[in-house]
Amino acid sequence: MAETTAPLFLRACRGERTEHTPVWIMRQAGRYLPEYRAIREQYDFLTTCRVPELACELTLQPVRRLGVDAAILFSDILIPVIAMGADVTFSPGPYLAQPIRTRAAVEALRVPDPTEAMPFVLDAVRAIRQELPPDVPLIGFAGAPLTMAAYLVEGGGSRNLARLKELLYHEPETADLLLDRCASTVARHLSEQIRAGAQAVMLFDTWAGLMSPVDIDRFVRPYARKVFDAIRQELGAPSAGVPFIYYAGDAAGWYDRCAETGATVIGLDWRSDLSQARRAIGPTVVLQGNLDPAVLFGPPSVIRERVSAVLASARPASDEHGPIGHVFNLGHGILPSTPPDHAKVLVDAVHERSARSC
Ligand code: 1CP
Repeated sequence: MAETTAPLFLRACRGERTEHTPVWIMRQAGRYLPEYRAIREQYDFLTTCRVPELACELTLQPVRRLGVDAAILFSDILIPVIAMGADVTFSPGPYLAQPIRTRAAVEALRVPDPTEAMPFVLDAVRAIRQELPPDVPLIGFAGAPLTMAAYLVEGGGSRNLARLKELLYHEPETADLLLDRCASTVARHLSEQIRAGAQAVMLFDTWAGLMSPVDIDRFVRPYARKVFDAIRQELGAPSAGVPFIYYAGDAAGWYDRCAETGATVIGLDWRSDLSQARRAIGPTVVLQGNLDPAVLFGPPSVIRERVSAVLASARPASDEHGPIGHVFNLGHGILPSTPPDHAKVLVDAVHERSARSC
């Protein structure tokens, strides 16, 4: 497909100037939507991930209701963790009855072949591509190695990653083996998602912001980089036009290191200004974000005002006719009690307020 006729989201991710800024919403399929809750009344969460028709329907729900510029596969970052051999339940967050904390437990984890261990994800990707309008690309995703390791070692969410850090500092070789297996698993998983039809891929490093800069350099950045390098090596030229999005929570202290993962788009949370991030990261990568998800609890007038502020912070000061290098998103997932109408106000406001001549 010629670059100029590619969907708007993909053109913006490649750094081209587009007729308006594309917008999608992290966790756009979820509990804030009544149509999502209706399906979850009939099926448990893992079933919705494992039945391609259900994953397809849930992926499409926010596209229909909101008119977002990209869809994200309905799945979870714990699906590959289960395929590695861990026993995970959801209520609603993930829980491992037997966390992975010893060398023997790490050695027992597999690096699964996704076509055998997670074929339902690839079937869902193919089904979604059939159903999506051609101008709405599908984003595939996975958890970044550090964030996967956090769930494996902590056994669930954690406020301080104490157990994971204990392993990193006491047994760095075991930690390296664990992070390496996570990186290989995720690289294979994302490569197969791209082969099945995903047009962009995103690595969620939700917990990386709890690490110090020294440990970002030692345990976070090299393994995220390894994932992107391995996908490029596995797929070769066909991966060239595929945006690689890296999202890190609380990354204000290490923006420059985010860029060193080899990502072409960097997703940021709301704790800092996009212009500040741009100065640290440089002009070549595209930024994604970063409205505070709680702004959607405000009235429509405030939502529109704050949308304008994020758009203004993303605009390059120097060249008003140049590329914008911005994909609009929230700074983290949409919150379950968000009024769905307010999500629609957000999407419409981004489209209206970023409209420009090309
Ligand atoms: O539209 C979408 O984005 C839906 C697909 C999706 C994605 C991209 C889901 C479905 N989960 C995720 C990513 C994900 N999962 C992340 C990274 C993004 C982030 O930081 O929010 C993380 C950390 C998880 C782990 C997870 N799974 C949590 C998070 C919090 C915790 O307690 O550690 C939760 C609540 C889940 C379950 C889950 N995953 C997805 C949904 C819709 C749900 C809720 C299930 C339900 O109650 O109905």
